[in-house]
Amino acid sequence: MTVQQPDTTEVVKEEARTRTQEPPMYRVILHNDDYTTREFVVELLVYVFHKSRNAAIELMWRVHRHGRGVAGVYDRDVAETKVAEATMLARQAEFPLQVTMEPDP
Ligand code: TYC
Repeated sequence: MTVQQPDTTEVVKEEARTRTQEPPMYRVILHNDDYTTREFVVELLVYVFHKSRNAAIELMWRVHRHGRGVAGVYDRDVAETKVAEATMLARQAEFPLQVTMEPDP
């Protein structure tokens, strides 16, 4: 007697379709400079990017040493808003901090 196995082909196809429809994601990048204070960067990472204070301090030092670092990965709308918010706060405080975004490969 042959036992009938359920056909899972459609389920697999459906999963593949769902995955490829996920929105493209963007990295928000913080760039080092010589004028923005370390404490301002830490506060920005806590306030705008919702880092813990310890994670913010660690990332600030990474950017300070390596020149840049990823503050977060978001869909395009959220990434644009984070870039705008962080840049506005930096300019209000008269710091030249550069915040950019790029596709997350
Ligand atoms: N290099 C700055 C200083 O020594 C600190 C700094 C860190 C600035 C990260 C920008 O994205 C930055 N005051």
